Amino acid sequence: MTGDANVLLEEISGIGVHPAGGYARPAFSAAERQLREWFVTHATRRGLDVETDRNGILWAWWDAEGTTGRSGAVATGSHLDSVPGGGNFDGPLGVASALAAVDVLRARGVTPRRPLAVAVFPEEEGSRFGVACLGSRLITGAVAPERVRALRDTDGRSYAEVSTEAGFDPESIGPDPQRLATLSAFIELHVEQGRGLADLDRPVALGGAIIAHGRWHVRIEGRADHAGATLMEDRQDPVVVASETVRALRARVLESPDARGTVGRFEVTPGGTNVIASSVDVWLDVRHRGEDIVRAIVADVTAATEAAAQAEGCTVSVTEHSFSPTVEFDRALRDTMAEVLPEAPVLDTGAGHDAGVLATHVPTGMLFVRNHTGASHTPEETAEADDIDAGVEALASVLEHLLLQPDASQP
Ligand code: HGY
Ligand code: MN
Ligand code: MN
Repeated sequence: MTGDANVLLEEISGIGVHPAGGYARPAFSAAERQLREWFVTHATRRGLDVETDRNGILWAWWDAEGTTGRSGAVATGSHLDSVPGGGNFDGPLGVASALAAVDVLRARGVTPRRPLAVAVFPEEEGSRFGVACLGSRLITGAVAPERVRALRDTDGRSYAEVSTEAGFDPESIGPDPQRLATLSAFIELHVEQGRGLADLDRPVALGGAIIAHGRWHVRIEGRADHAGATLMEDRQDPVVVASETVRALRARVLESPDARGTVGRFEVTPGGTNVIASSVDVWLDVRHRGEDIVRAIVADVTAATEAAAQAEGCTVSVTEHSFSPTVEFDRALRDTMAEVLPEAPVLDTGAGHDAGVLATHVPTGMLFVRNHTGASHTPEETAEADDIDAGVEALASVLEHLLLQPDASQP
């Protein structure tokens, strides 16, 4: 059967629609569960052997005839969860394209000499528990299982509770070096989150590098009081301090060319119009090719916040939630991909991906598909049908090349 990636994406376009537009597909939600079921259905229909590993990662295996065991496997895939209000392509495009690439390989009559796995990584966005690429960080040991079990969502529910309710065993999460050792390469196809391809007028690019990025939680404690009865000189207003955090971040980031700094989440407690807040929670997302620059920006913003807090009689705590250094994709694999796709330019990305986390253990590469708006993490995210088809063909060609490479562990 040929599962045109466009058709596959259309099938899920009604799942997890966000009331404000776009999608809301957080990890372990009903929407994400439906998407996982969609994936299992389509993988099974293709005769792929589907398993869920201890970290909730789905693996759909094509154990082609002539291959025994799963060593030397080539893997491809992405994620199905979304940010709140995200587009339909960030994540699902890579999964749908991987399934469609299996159809293309079969239509081409390819007989792999290595197993192929299509993988789906949970909680890539970190939208529910705050840590990005949670599944790939768990399997690579980049995050401690006990920390993950204690992570809480905005309802205060822990990963342990939520994952148990979803039928998983939080006590079994953790590094899986054996499974990673079976992989000879991981290729992730993703919608481009930027206008590089649109400006170059090309449908597909190879990934060059992922710039360093981290997330920090800034907690500012003040003193709740009455908005009308409290004189200005008697206030300890954490919102005033948090506003300085936002201002300082923008000002400091603009001092470092090509740095990116965002406050996308700003929570005032208790949140009454006529109430001076007791506390404010602000989350920073800071990115730059230079890890030291990211850390210098965060240090300067922390210092500005602390100074404002002292002046206002408030207290501040800043906690690092996740950090990923700049990742240059495996050069030998990228050169191989460039031989297969000589027309494809090489683009760096400011967006994080599971491929960037897996890169510590497995040679990884990425393919980006043109997004004419360049926008992402918004319903404005786009990918044209022809470009999606071009992405599938490109992915299939890269996989074909890798799957036909002899592997000592295979007969
Ligand atoms: O936030 C990111 O860079 C990615 O979309 N998770
Ligand atoms: Mn994303
Ligand atoms: Mn993504």
